[in-house]
Amino acid sequence: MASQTDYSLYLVTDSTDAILGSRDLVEVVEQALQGGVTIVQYRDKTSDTGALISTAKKLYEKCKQHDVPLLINDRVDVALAVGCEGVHLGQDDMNVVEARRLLGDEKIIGATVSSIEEARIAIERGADYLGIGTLYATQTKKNTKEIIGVNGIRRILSYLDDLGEKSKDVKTVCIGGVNASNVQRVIHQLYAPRSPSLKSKTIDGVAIVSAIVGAKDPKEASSNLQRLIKSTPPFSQSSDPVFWLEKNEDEIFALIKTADKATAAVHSKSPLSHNMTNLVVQNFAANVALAVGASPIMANYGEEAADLSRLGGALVVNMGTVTPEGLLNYKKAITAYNAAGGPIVLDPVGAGATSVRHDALSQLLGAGYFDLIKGNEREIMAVARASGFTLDDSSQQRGVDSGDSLFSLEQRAYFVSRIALRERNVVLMTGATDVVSDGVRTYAISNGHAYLGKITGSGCTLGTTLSAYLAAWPQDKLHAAVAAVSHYEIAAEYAAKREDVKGPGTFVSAFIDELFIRGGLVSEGKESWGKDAK
Ligand code: 3NM
Ligand code: MG
Repeated sequence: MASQTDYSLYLVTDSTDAILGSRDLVEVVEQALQGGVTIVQYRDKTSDTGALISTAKKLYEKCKQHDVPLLINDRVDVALAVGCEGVHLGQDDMNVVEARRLLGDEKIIGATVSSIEEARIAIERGADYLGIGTLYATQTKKNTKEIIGVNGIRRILSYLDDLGEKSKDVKTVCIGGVNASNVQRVIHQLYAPRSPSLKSKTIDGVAIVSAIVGAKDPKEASSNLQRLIKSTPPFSQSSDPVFWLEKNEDEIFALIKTADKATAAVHSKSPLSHNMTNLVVQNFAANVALAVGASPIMANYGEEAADLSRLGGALVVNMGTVTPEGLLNYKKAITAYNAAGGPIVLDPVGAGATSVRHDALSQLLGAGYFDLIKGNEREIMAVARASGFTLDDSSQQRGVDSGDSLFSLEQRAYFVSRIALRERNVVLMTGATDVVSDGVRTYAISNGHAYLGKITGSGCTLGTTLSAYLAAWPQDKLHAAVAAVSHYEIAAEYAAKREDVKGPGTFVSAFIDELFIRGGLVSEGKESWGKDAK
């Protein structure tokens, strides 16, 4: 029974005013069943036993009509009274062994887990499936123990992988903050294999409360979620990475033409570049944003992000001077932009340099989806480690400046494309040669000038430039990134060549000028990024 159950769209009910309101729960569940939920858990923390049993019986009738299993949260006695398919047990509820004794082998018993240790115990005790959470912060359940994000869920899934046979039949769903705006990302980020040779365990479903029970039209909400779960999202890639480091002339030509168009789009749209950035580069980043044709706002207060996320721009999260308060603000903004569908650039400045930054990076990676992650070699390697890759390089990062490369170009391309494939996003590793990939297409770009390494904030303001391009050229994030890097680095070359540039100081002002001038010429069609591209 349990192993054939379809967990893909798992409805958890709620009877509170905040979510159900004055509607009838049985009606709402009937609509959700019509919309296509595949399993229902009746979760009611307040009603008396008599009322619980009476509602559960009505729900069971509805579920049977749709051939969908019904589970009861916490209350084994209610499940027995109704005769439904099973129970779901939280960490504070009856333990799985005792419930199994009462319910027998045929019933489904699920357990909530939020750590490897809890997963180990639940499996040992014979749980049929695990409800893994809390994925994202949610208004529905405020006493959740820990927000573990996609990475926390991956860690538990890979633990199940390591168990092999013992966990073969154990199914998994994730819970917490799943809705129509993130369901495809969640599934596909969790689906990405850990390595090309490993067939990893993936989640079998998403468990949802408010996005269905609290929806105006639960039937429409469920069928929309069902459609999203079944369809392939635009960012999904099935093939293995192909290295396009050496391309033929036609490909390069097409890429440059697209980059030129993206620059024109930045100029015509003048998108908002919302920077939550460090103390050192606020002013420089705002000037760079203006020079490339964007509209900067430097707003570090998370509460503002919901409004700003609706203006068609992009967010930069730069953790260069991270603080506990800053981290909370970043998380609020990430949630807001993810919900609005606006692109986010993550710049994990100095990640790996200290344990505080390492922890901050893990928390941010767990907090939501980043359309683009950029950093130098050490920072990207820290991202790789934080998202669960085991790398041979265990060297501690010394500072926020990038030292000499530890890896060959091929190795860098491998890491970048692997992270991008797994995160379903674009990853840019900067260096003398930049490597950028969306997991399938990988490009190397060798523009720029040594002066960029002699001024502060050149990496951070590239993040700002990237945000403008992602906002203005949403049709292809990788092309947007290539265009942004071209604009930024070719402008640096022009600036360094100026006669009046004597060193880093004069370079800064010439660079801002050239960002402005070259971007203007390209967007008017008078120049192309190809002209000077090496
Ligand atoms: N359990 P929504 S989170 C019931 O983490 C429940 O174990 C959780 O609600 C856990 O889909 C949660 O509205 C509520 O975010 C999920
Ligand atoms: Mg419980």
